[in-house]
Amino acid sequence: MNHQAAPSSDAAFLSAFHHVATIGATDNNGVDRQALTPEDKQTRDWMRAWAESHGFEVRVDAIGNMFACLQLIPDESSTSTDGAHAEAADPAAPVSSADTSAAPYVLIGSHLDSQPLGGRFDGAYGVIAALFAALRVKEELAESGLQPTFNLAVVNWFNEEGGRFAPSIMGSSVYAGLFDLEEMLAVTDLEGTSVSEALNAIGYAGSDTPPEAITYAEIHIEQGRILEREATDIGVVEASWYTQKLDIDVLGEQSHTGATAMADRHDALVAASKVVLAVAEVVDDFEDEALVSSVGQHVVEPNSPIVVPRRVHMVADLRSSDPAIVQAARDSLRAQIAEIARAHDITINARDFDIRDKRHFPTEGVELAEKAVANEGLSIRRLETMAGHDSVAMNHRVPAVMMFVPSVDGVSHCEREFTTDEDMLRGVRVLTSVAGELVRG
Ligand code: HGY
Ligand code: MN
Ligand code: MN
Ligand code: MN
Repeated sequence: MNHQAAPSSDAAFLSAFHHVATIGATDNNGVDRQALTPEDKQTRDWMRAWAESHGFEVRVDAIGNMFACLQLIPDESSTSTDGAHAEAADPAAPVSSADTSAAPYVLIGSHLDSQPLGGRFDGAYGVIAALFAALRVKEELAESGLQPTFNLAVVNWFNEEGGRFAPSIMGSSVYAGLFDLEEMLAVTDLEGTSVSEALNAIGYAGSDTPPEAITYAEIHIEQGRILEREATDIGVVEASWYTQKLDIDVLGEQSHTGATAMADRHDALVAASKVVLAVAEVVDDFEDEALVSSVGQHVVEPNSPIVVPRRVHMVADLRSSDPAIVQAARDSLRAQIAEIARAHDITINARDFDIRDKRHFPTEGVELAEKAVANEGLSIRRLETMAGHDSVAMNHRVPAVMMFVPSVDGVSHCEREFTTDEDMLRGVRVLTSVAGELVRG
């Protein structure tokens, strides 16, 4: 008897997910698969092999996004998009160089890259769920004989996390026309390696034309504790928060920690420490949890025990559901930073970057998710996403649907991140239902 699980079965999904979780695994149940590292290459190689063995055509575009394409509609009977299904794309987002030879594609997916010492579920769950949902949609079409209106592709977006190459949500933002391709290829990591060099180093500097998207759907872990607290199976995103980063360079003067008189020191790290506290404490100027802020990246130069630091480079992350709150906090921080620089007689440069507007998701997509969840006999609630996702970029380009499954303890971007197999499988079923609806148009 063939004990091999059916290709698109729950058992096959769990086997695939838990295999990928071993790639770049850390000692404490996490993963470390930053963009374009050897570990990222290994997951990309896995996705290519799995997809090709299941009948997908794999394409890699110029920024390293990977697309596993199912051409459900033979070219001659392609449907020209009269735009009936796609809301007008965001005029601000120029057309991506997508392939318009075939019928447009419903894109479903997420990202395989992780944060350093990150979790096994963030992103990877959404890509593997999408691979299996695509297989199930193909099987359902074959069984039902229903004609699809659009093709279907699964995407692994390049560098959603932005831990190595900033800004985050990079590959999907290039695809959506929000970021310039050449500019992003030139971005370097802290060692000075560029995206372009790193893509070539792992053999994923693509030149394929990406499929043209008509809609986008993504499933992801919530990374917060709302669904768990309310014992709800699925979340559907109504809006993404307003977010921005502050790139801060604190420039003091390098000197000897022993021989230099205190009065003569221009210690970048002392001033930087006051900036870190200001970023943490600015939230107190607003209602509880209305603003979230932290400094995540903090690099001291030259970082030697008996040298007064000459420079600290840091990045602050500010987020709120209300754009005015982030802007007020940013202005307050700029004033405090100027005061700290004056008091310490040093220079501090602060640059706004990676600003993402608050954006609502189309109601049709929210209602489509609610219908799919009801059909599965599951519970659902609407919510806003504080975390950034590739759907936030794609929502500028095509109508996007973003859904969540519960996170245990609401933790993420850490090795303790966890979602149960049952919750993951529910998400695959819902994504399959949503993708099937979108493909039928
Ligand atoms: O920005 C974010 O929240 C995502 O994790 N990259
Ligand atoms: Mn993610
Ligand atoms: Mn993340
Ligand atoms: Mn900088």
